[in-house]
Amino acid sequence: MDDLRLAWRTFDGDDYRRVRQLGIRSVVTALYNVPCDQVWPLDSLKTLWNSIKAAGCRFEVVESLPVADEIILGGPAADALTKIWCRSLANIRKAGVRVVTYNWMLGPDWCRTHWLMLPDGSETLAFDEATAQSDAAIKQLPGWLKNQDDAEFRQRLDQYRQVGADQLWDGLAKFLARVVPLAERLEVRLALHPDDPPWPVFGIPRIITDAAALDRVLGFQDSTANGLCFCTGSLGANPENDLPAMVRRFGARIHFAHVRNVVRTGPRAFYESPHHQGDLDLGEILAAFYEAGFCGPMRPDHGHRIWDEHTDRPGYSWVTRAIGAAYLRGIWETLANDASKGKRRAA
Ligand code: DNO
Repeated sequence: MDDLRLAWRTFDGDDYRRVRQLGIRSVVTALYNVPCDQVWPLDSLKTLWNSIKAAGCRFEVVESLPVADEIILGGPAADALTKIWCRSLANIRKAGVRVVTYNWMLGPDWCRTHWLMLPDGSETLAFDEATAQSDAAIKQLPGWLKNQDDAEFRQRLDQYRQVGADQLWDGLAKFLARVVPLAERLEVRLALHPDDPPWPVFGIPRIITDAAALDRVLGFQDSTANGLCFCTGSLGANPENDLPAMVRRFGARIHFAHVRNVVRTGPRAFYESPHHQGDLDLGEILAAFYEAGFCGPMRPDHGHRIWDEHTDRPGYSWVTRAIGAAYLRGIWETLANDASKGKRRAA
């Protein structure tokens, strides 16, 4: 049976034995506390690797190596900060990791506007445009923005609202011209995560939102090293995105997959639903991955909150992500079984 390389994201303090106990060996993690103007220390990466290895797992993917806003904007500090990013990339490779995720979201990374209680009493992350447009709501946002509601952050948001999408594209083209040749030499695969959600938030432009955008990114540097992290939940929030078609089209350049489901509740509004239930047909999407010969790491992305599980990181519940992992594994095994039956019949 063809193996699915299931992966699991961890955060500082997580117990890697719990990952191994799920039957998962590929760990996705990062040095979460190194600021963008500092190089990721090789010894810290090696220590991290060793603690993952001690549990019988491997450090398979870095998610993420953050790109400073100044690089995204192509500003005066971009050059020096890109050098630092490259030195971190080299250390990551020296430590033995070959897939590196990053994103091109200016200002806040992914974000949601509120927690939503589902009829069964479980809770999930949700986004709606109207809430995102009210500045007052920012301080209540779950997730990454929670601790960033200060005057400096607000001022940055104001500046970023003046930025045009073209500037972000120019910054990305320059960045890839610098980092892709290095990634090739290092034999590292870069995996750009799409914008989440895939439309402007707080008036800040978002560009990595659809098939045309992914095509443009890959065209900047026609190299395997210049690849994608295909996130079904991010791209799938926009009903215009045909995910199976995108997987078929970009398959060879997808180096990492995040799989989750969403229910779209209106224009630019959705909530994160259980993996097995939502507007996305994960069976069809995984079939596209399977047919494309995908053999990279794939992780169950966000889960909702059941059984009152306490999670420090919104979206990263262990219970529902574990259910998601089992679901993905089941679909994949069915695809592999069907394929081998088909082959036997043809023989
Ligand atoms: C959300 C994640 C993102 C992702 C980065 C990748 O849970 O998928 O935060 O790690 O955007 O750079």
